[in-house]
Amino acid sequence: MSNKRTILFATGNLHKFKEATLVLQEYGLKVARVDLKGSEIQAETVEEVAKVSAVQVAQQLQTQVIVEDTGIFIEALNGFPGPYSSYAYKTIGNKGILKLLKGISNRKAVFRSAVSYSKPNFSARCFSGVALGKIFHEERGSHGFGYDPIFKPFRGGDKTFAEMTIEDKNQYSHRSKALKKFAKWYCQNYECKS
Ligand code: ITT
Repeated sequence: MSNKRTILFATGNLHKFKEATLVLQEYGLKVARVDLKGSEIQAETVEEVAKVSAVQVAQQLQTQVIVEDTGIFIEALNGFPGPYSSYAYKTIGNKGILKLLKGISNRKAVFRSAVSYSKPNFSARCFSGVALGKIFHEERGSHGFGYDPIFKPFRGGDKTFAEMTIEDKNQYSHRSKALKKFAKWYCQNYECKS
């Protein structure tokens, strides 16, 4: 396996890392994890956050990296928590989100993911993916992480992400869509499959 096919994924989140490993291996790419994400700036879009972070980490480690940032945007809450998804999860959690939506019939929500690639002295390339769905009325399932127990993608039967295996979630998720776009771009520009 050549070095070009091993990409460092800067994330503190082991679930994300597992999901990414499975997606990228389909393209002959190997991923290693580094528990580092640069300074997470507060920005309106996941793309901005991922880009700034990828450039910083690549410069710091002097190697090629990817960084991924996700937010969940709930229509009836005017996009909240969006860029504040991490903070909202730590503070009010899924139960708090369900309380905010109590009695509200519009449950539409979207997960937005941005995967950003950078290497030393290179700006960044960013790839986006979305999963459209709705916020369920209660927490369901024990797989996954974060908002997975309350999010039902429109595609994927009647299951929340937390009721799916990683392989199933990867068929529909925001992150896998962004990662696939990245992998296609990377393989066009660098040596990939043997
Ligand atoms: P990093 O180290 O990669 O930053 P993180 O868990 O902090 O990992 P994000 O900032 O991208 O990841 O995520 C913002 C919040 O959204 C956080 O609370 C996550 O648990 C949650 N989240 C991210 N991706 C998710 C997914 O696929 N399913 C459910 N929740 C997710």
